[in-house]
Amino acid sequence: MNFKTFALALAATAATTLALPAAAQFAKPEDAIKYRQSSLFVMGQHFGRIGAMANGKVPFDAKAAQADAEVIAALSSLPWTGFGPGTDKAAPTKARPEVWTDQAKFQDHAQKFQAEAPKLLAAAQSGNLDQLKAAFGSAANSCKACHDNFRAR
Ligand code: ASC
Repeated sequence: MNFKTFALALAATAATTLALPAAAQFAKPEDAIKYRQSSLFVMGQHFGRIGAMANGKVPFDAKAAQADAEVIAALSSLPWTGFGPGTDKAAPTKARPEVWTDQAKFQDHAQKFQAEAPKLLAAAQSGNLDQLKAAFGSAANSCKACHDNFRAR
């Protein structure tokens, strides 16, 4: 293969890769389901730890809260690629069919949560418990709104 052929092949590969639907990032639908459940589970763990502080169940530890919020901010964009086409029932899932039949609304909920995550991080970085409580409440509402609409009970 000469350089020009190689460059063309490389460009074609890059274009194809970029154009691939999110589901194609996973070897199989089960992987996409595991991926979204794992990232949501990890966020849930750290969100719960912040919640325990926000609700006075454990003493406020500003450094711990910041570390928790960093994890959430880093992971907040991840789960959504795991909800691609064909990932509605390849493994046990609480995701309701509406995730796929009402994509616009689902993506809107996902966006709202992703907008909350950096605000939660900023509040945690402030070291101010009242700010953290407010940001936690707002973020929790975005979790709940999506769960109420798109997660099976
Ligand atoms: C959590 C958690 C959620 C949300 C949600 C908010 O701590 O794991 O899924 O808060 O319960 O209503």
